[in-house]
Amino acid sequence: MASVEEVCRFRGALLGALVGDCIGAVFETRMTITVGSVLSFLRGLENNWKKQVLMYTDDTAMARSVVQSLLTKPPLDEKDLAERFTAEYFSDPDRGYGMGVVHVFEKLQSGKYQSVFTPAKEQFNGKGSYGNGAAMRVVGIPLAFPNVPDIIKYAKISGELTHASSLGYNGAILLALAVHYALQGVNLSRESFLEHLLSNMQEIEGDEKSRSDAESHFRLELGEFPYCNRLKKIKEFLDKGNVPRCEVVEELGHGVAAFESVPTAIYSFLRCMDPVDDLPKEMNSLQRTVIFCILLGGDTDTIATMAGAIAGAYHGEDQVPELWRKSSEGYKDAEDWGKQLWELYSSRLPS
Ligand code: F2R
Ligand code: MG
Ligand code: MG
Ligand code: MG
Repeated sequence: MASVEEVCRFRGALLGALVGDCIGAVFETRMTITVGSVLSFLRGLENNWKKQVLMYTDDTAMARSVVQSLLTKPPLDEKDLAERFTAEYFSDPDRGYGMGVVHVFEKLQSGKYQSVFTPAKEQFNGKGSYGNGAAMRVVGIPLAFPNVPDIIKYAKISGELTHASSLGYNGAILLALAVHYALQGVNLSRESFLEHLLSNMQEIEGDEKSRSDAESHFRLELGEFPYCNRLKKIKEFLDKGNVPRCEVVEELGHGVAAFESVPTAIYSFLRCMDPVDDLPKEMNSLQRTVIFCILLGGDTDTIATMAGAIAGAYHGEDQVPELWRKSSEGYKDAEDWGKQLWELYSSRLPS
C-alpha cells in the first residue's frame, strides 16, 4: 500500500466516525426515521453548512481524548486517559453522555480513588457497565497499533476505565479489530474479514470473566458467546442478501448495550458494500453505511459512528463527502490526527 493511500484510510476512519456521530445525533430522538427525511436533511446541508455546524456528541468527545492521549503519552497511559475523559466531561457535560458513566467521572474527579479503574468496577452494583461507550470511542487504538495483541490489550485497558463488564469492553475490542481489518482494504474479502473477527472473539469470549459475565447476564448455559453468536448471525444475513431492517434490529439490536450495537455496526458496514434498494444509486458505500445505520433507529449516533469508523478505514477519506465533512464540528482535527496516527502506527511496524 502506498503511503498516500494509507494516510487516506487513517483520516477516513476518524472522519467516518465523526460524520456518523454528527449526522446520527440529529436523528437519535426521532420516533420515525424515513429514507426521505434523512435524504432531505442531507440535501439541506448544502445551503446551511456555513451557518449551521453539526455538533459532535459524547462519542466523539471521548474518541478525541483517546486520540490525544495516544499521541502524547505513548503507548497508553491510563491515568492520563482517565484525566482527559474527566476534564472533557466537566468542561463540556452536555454532549449527551450515558446516564451511568457520569458517576465514573465524578468519582475520578473526587481524588478519593487510588486506582483509576475502581470507579468503573463499582458501576451497576459492581457488575460494571455493558454500555457501548467503550466501543464508540475506540477508533484511535487500531490506528495507533498495527498488531492484534496490542489492539486487544489497549482496547481493553481503555475500555475498562468506564466499562468493567466484559460485555462492555469486549465490544470495544471487537470494534477495534474491525477497524484494524478494514485498514487492509480489498486485500481482505468480506468472508475473511468475518472469519478473522470470529476467530479472535472465540478466544476473547472464552476467558473466565467473559463467560461468567455473559452467563450471568443472559442466564443461559455456560458457553454463551454473545459476540461470536452475533458474528455468525451477520454471516447468515449477508448470505441471504436482502434482510428487512426490522429483522436486523430484532436479531442484532440497535440499543445502547455494546452487544446490541457493535455487531449491528459491523453488519451495516458489510451490507453496504453492495447497493441498498431504497438508497440512491449514486451514493458511495460509506454514505450508504451511515444512512443505513440511521434508518435502523435507536442509538443512531453511536451505531453510525462505529460503522463510519470501519467504513472510513476501508474505503478511505475520499468517500466522506466534502459537505458532510465540512458540516461536522472538529473535522480539521480529524484530518490532522489521522496523519499523526498513521506516522505513529508506521513507526511501530516491524522494519
Ligand atoms: N445515552 C445516550 N443518549 C441519551 C442521552 C441521555 C442524556 N442524559 C442526555 O439527554 O443528555 N448516548 C450516549 O450513551 C451511550 C454510551 O453510554 P455509556 O458511555 O456506555 O454509558 P453507561 O451509562 O455506562 O451505559 C449506558 C446505559 O446502558 C445501561 N447499562 C449499562 N450497563 C448496565 C448494567 N450492568 N445493568 C443495567 N443497565 C446497564 C444503562 O441504561 C446505562 O445508562 C451512547 O449511545 C452515547 O451516544
Ligand atoms: Mg452520543
Ligand atoms: Mg457516554
Ligand atoms: Mg449514542
